[in-house]
Amino acid sequence: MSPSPANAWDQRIAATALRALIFDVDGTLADTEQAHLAAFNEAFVEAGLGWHWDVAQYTRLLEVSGGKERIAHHWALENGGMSAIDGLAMADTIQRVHDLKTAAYERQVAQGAVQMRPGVLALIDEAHAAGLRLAIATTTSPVNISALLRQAIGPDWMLRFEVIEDASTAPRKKPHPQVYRQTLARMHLPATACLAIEDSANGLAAARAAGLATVITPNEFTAHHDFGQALRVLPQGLAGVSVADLRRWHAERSATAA
Ligand code: XBP
Ligand code: MG
Repeated sequence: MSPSPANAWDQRIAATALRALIFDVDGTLADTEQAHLAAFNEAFVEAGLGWHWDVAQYTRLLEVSGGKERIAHHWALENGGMSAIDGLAMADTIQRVHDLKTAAYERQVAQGAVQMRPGVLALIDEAHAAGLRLAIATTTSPVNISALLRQAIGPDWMLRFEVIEDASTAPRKKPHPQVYRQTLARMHLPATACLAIEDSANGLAAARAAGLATVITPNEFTAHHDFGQALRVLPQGLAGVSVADLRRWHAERSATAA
């Protein structure tokens, strides 16, 4: 027997009411890319590679998600796609350089080089208090997430996030939707009951491909990206944005999607 109109409506409301926020990390929770850039350059010196990325070059390289993928992409550009060493040796070298980079990034975060973006911590606290479920869907590594959030929130930072999907669990990097699909699956939630918060075109594409309405907070490295598919673009970031705002924008989207 089909559900009564009232039950069907209740089910529809339940399926579309905002129940969770899924946060990207780099460029969204914090302005991390300057520190990532400095860490890459430090690793290149340590590895004797003789490379140095400036801000303009790094802004272009950020179109490739994932630090190892970015090094491989640059390597290919440097060598016209050719490589003097075989694939295995290349993969080993990239892994070694990326490990040096991750250690350098961790040091920088520990020295206070990375700040959370304005409004992020307040929104996380308000959303948590309002009973919204929180998750992280990022391209970066567990080490980098922990270094950042341990510094910004404290040793119990993980209690704020029900699900964390990252490079160790989702090797297919954004714009592939794997990291968002796995987050939704582990939360047992439909995409319609969630909002993604991102900073880049790759992130937006990944979230949209997973069916997620997405709020964009651009930054100095991504302001020129195409955010045409976003629910909202917030040039000022999340400063002053409340849970009520997010609920309203999400409901507007649900109403138009009906
Ligand atoms: C953005 C990325 C990451 C970082 C560097 O991640 O593409 O690769 O630039 O971190 P997010 P790694 O999805 O959080 O925006 O070197 O650890 O990859
Ligand atoms: Mg990002």
